[in-house]
Amino acid sequence: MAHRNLVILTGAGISAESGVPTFRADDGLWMGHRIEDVATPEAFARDPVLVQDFYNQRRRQLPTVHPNAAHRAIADLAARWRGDFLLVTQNVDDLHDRAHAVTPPAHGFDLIHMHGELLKAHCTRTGQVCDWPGDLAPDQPSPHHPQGRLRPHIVWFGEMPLHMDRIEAALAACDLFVAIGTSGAVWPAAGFVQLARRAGAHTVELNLEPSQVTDLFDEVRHGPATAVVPAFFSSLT
Ligand code: BJW
Repeated sequence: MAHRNLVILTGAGISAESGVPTFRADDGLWMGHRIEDVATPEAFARDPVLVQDFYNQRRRQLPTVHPNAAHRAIADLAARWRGDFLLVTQNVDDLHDRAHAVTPPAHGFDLIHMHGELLKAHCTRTGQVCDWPGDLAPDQPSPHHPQGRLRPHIVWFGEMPLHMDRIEAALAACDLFVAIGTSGAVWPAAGFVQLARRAGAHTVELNLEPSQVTDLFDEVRHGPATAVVPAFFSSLT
């Protein structure tokens, strides 16, 4: 199989074996809350203490977790890939970033965090983004605007995911699309497989169990990411 233009989509399942909980498992991230009920701008306006505290806890957890064999397998592939390679992650952790820092990617690689990044914040007035490795107060003043506040740089329900133009352009030009560790419950990411199919790409799902859109893939391999991802990518050049 010779492929040139690759798009990989990852979700919470790729970080599960690093110790980052997924969203829709029984022991999912919001512990008693449905993510759809709390990860919204309205929830932040209603209860900024709860929402900032949730993201503060997750930000504090980041130094205690590390990239696993699946993150490393993608980084190794990116280092030897000879075509365009876009890695789109829905995850807000920095585990892909750290894996790629160890094994620098070849020319033609890009990484997009389409749902934002835990280690960044943005101004509620100007939208300007800044690095933010520590806690955010419920009414954290913004350095960018006198009336602005800083909020987590996270895409909540009802907000537009980031860099959609670049993602859609890459999907329209890809000949291999691989989705890893994502339930297919959240849009527009769940629709990427259809965009890739429209481009004529071979589509592959690597997941612990069938996703909600599993029937749309040409090839599915089920199992833990640390096993199925290195095994699948070892066969690609
Ligand atoms: C393993 C594993 C292991 C476990 N190995 N695998 C009605 C119909 C259609 C759409 C809508 C609708 N009503 C509203 C919408 C739109 C809405 C939406 O999708 N809602 C659904 C609830 C229906 N979407 C939005 O609002 C988005 N914006 C939008 O649509 O803008 C308009 C637009 C229009 C046109 C073009 C483009 C845009 C924004 C979505 C924002 C999502 N935000 C969150 C929170 C992020 C911050 C945070 O981290 O707190 O993002 S929600 C949450 O879900 C998070 C994730 O990135 C996202 C996806 O979850 P993911 O990664 O798939 O995790 P899980 O837990 O669901 O699944 C894990 C999988 O891993 C499972 O399958 C396991 O089996 C597997 N697994 N262990 C391998 N070891």
